[in-house]
Amino acid sequence: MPDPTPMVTPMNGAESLVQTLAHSGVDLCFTNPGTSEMHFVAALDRLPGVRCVLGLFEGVCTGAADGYWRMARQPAATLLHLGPGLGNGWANLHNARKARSGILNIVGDHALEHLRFESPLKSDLDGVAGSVSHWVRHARSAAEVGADAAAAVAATRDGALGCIATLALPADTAWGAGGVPQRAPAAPPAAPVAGEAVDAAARTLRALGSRAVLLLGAGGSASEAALHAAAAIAAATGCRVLAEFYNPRMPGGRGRPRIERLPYAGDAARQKLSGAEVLVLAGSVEPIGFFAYPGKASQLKPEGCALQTLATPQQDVPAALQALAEALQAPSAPHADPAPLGVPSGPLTPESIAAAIAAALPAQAVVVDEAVTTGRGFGPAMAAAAPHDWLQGMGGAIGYGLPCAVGAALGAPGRPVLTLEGDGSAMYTLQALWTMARESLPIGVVVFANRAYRILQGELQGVGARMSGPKAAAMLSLDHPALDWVALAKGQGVPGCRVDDAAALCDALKRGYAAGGPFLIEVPC
Ligand SMILES: Cc1ncc(C[n+]2csc(CCOP(=O)(O)OP(=O)(O)O)c2C)c(N)n1
Repeated sequence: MPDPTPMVTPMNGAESLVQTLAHSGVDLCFTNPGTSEMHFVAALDRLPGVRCVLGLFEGVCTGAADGYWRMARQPAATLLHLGPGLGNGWANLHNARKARSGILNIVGDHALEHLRFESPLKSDLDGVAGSVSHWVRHARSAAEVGADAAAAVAATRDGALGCIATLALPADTAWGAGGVPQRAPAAPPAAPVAGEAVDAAARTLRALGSRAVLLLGAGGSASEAALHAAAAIAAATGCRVLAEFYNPRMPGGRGRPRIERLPYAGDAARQKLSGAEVLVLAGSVEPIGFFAYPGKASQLKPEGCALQTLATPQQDVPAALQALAEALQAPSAPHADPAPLGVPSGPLTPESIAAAIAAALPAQAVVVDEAVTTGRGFGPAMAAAAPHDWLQGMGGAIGYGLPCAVGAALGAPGRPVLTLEGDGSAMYTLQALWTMARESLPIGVVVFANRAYRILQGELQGVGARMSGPKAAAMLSLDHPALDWVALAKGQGVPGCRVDDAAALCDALKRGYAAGGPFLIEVPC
């Protein structure tokens, strides 16, 4: 990697941190700073090599770092303000951890001398950091900050997976003299899968055919080549191929094999897996229901169904699938795309909305899915759309979508991004719209304004709670007052419109993509 700048000395700890990031390939920082981070802010300003993007809530910064990793496969840094700032970013760090995204949090802290006292912003920073990070360290002196930062960058990877690394930066280690920039070692390649695991999987799939399920996860559902290999394996052995119900990134659209995902609903997932005697895990883990329901099992696989690991998520899953296809002498599977899409018309229904979104989608778009109930049936229409990548929320904490879109746009420059949002979910981190406008990011936001937490209306029944009356109904409805999404977008610098039928949705999407910046469309449904 060419050096962004020559190393310059003498420098303070904050400057050595910036140079270490820049020299280690971490060239983007999602920031929401405070007083304790001012020397780091000054160093970011003084030294080249790290682009700074401001988020107006820490959940925007952490969610954006997740989206960035998913597209760029490089960690971004976040700059957060002590325990409260990190805590505000926690939910999207949790989502990123489940997505196995690599993120480097730099969390300002009080100077070591000041930490002895009970000041207002003092908190259990370790408690917050430790509960969501794979790696936590406190810088202890300006001279060590560079080495700490290099170790933190290295800690953002575990084989093929990303990890959450959190470096607490006491203010005096930032302003102190004697900083020494370092460079993180290059990331080691993901571990290959042993030949025995490939041979064993080949024997199982050959013997069991449709009584085996090849379950894709992590890298298994993330690369087009892996999906083609999986389809070829299915064609050669008769096994079923499924992907986990949530995937950090999955190629879809024309020219790509359509791999079905396990359904979200437990009963439907159990039904889908019925008859399976073995699940062959390709980067996936045992499927477990999202929630517990009275009288229902947590495990989704049929009783007695075995688990056999082809590749763990840390390993090189695409290579393992390729090796398995070769071991089975599986020729590439015949592929037929669905019929091309016409321009949809008529009222807004889940089907016509899906058709409009699919018909308007530009090639190589990145779609961020936080559509919750409205998006459940989008799969078949999207198979006929232009080739794209599909990103899903991984940790079940809503509010990931808009920030993730910011990071995805920065991690995949030149590619348009479309975010599909439930109105309830979008409200958690709507400040991301402001960052989209400030950075002129090519992001389309479609908000499904059903004015309800609709999924929870179903869950109320699903868990066996009795639907009692107006208090419960009011906790699940967003209609009083009604949210005006066009105004919320406009107030943050994002142009928006409301559409009333499928043709208008398709048209508004096409116009938005052509304009090249952020736009929002409110879809009543
Ligand atoms: C951080 C967090 N808080 C609360 C929830 C519970 N929850 C799950 S879905 C949901 C509502 C989603 O509403 P919306 O985005 O409008 O989608 P809809 O169900 O209406 O399709 C809520 C509150 C959650 N998953 N995560």
